Amino acid sequence: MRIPFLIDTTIREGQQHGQVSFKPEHAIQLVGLLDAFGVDIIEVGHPMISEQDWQTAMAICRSGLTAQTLAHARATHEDVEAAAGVGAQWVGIFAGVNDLSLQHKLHRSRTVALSAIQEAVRSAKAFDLQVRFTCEDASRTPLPRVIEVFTLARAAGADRLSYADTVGVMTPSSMCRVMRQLSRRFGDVLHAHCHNDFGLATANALAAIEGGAIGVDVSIEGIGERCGIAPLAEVALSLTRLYGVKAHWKLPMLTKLSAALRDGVVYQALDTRPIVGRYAYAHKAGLHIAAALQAPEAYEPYPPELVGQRRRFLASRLAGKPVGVLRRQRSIGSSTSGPQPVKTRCGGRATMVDGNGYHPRRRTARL
Ligand code: HCA
Ligand code: CU
Repeated sequence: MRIPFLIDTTIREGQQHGQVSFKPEHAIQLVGLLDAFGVDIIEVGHPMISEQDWQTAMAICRSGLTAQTLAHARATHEDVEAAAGVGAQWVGIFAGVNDLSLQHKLHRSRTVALSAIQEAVRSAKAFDLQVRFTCEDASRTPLPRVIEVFTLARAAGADRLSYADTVGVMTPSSMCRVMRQLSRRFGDVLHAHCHNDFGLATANALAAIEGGAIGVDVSIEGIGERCGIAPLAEVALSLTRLYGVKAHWKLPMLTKLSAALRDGVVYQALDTRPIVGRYAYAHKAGLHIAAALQAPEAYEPYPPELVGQRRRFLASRLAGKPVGVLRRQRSIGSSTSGPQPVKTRCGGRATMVDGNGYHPRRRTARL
């Protein structure tokens, strides 16, 4: 499989998450890390939203990234001009063409909407911008209409065409099937944007790639409107470990990227989140601890170090005999009153949790 393009939209879609609003310097820090990780395109925001969004987008575009920059825009001349004004290399023009979008978002007829899209793409090309055109709510738009608007946008000069599953209603098989159909016509320029309303964003993004999409949108921890989109960590690691893609991505940075996101915003990250979650590599049941002490791969799909994480052992009522093993290895202590992390021989850390197998967050903070 060729290496898919990763388009990060933490700064644009990500700020549509209920708890997230970036200060400009935080946005610039995150973008620097994403660039070092190796994403291909970074959405720098929607400059027309506010003066702050404009300034942040401009600062990002001037920060000398290796990744290319993309500014988000409605299909209007002003928005396209703003993308050029902040110095982005790409403009991401989006518009929906299903009846719902025409009646309740754009308030215009299909003919008028199509010609606005055509005009916007043409004016972007006149500004020398590369253009990604996104069909918003494509997954609830009859396929012939998606094909119609993609054909029109492409003829007007769009360089990439993105299929947005705006409310996350695709399944992996329907996404793969649609991408196969679309890639017959637009195979070399097709992207997908997958929302997570049914918890299928990662699966759908991967299915889109299987079906022929050359790029997908991601964000750190999948943050975005409502339940967000496909998380960068899940997409990049799945492609690497499950699909055998050999990419340049710096996977050990994934944990750092999540930490950097959480540092600057009041955002409650899920402890159970795959890959970057607090408990992604925690072993608790006795059988698990016993086996993982000898051979961590018994209960781990890959070594946590691959993504910059580390293994944890939780000693509790559930652990049974292995607590003794942990104790012998580095005297974990018998008290259940406080955290006593110890290094274990296989490179993990152990800590006591209380008799109910639960440890107050503050006490495990050192882990
Ligand atoms: C939005 C909608 C969008 C656009 C995606 C894109 C979607 O929040 O404006 O422009 O590529 O999900 O359709 O995020
Ligand atoms: Cu979206």
